[in-house]
Amino acid sequence: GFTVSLVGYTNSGKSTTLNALTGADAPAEDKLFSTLDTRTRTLTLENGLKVLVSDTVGFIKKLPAHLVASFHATLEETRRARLLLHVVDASHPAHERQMEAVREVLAEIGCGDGRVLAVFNKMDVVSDFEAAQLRERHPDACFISALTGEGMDELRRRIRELLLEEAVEMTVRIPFSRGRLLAEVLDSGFTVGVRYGSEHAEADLVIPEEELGKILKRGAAEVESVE
Ligand SMILES: Nc1nc2c(ncn2[C@@H]2O[C@H](COP(=O)(O)OP(=O)(O)OP(=O)(O)O)[C@@H](O)[C@H]2O)c(=O)[nH]1
Ligand SMILES: [Mg+2]
Repeated sequence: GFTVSLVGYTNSGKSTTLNALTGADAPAEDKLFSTLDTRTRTLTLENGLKVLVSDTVGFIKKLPAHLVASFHATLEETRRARLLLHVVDASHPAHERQMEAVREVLAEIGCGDGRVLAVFNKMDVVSDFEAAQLRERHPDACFISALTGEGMDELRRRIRELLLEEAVEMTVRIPFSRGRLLAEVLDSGFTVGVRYGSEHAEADLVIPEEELGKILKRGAAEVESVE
């Protein structure tokens, strides 16, 4: 499915945001995602779009040298993520500098040019005046309080919007003779609906184009939309 990774300076509220985002959802240990650790959870967005959201360790300005390797290892998921949520402690006086430090680390590990959504957290302890300034300076960002839940619906809406920008909607037909392909497609997290005929299933997908390409190559057929 779609993958989203939470990144940000240490103590910015990444883990709290993960909980607030996915609180009502099943943890990732359900059968489909048994290989994933507890830092990854599923988030179901509007119309059944499923997203895997993973937490990361906090970024700091000067990482001790002996931690660099293990730190980078935990960021493998981050490198693969379709979208990064850059969580910022809006109440921290040095948050602009912290954002810069995080951007530097992202560039270092090769995530410099992916999609990043800035998420200003802890808005519950930011004054109205500062909030207005932040919104003006960062018009494309999201503003939340993971603690109170403020802004979480808007954040979910933005995540969906950004993921859908690089996805296509398509119905494919898969014959039952391709049982393995069918099972994989149904488990992929890209399937939002399915209907069964006598010899095939039709799956409604919301899927990145290159992933759709793989499925079509393996024997799924595009279904003509009947207008
Ligand atoms: N006031 C306020 N506090 C928050 C909010 N979100 C998180 N916190 C607090 O900030 C502290 C850090 O939160 P975490 O979610 O652990 O932050 P983190 O980014 O995961 O931290 P690391 O994993 O150590 O990098 C905790 O004491 C949280 O309760 C918020 O929206 N408002
Ligand atoms: Mg954390």
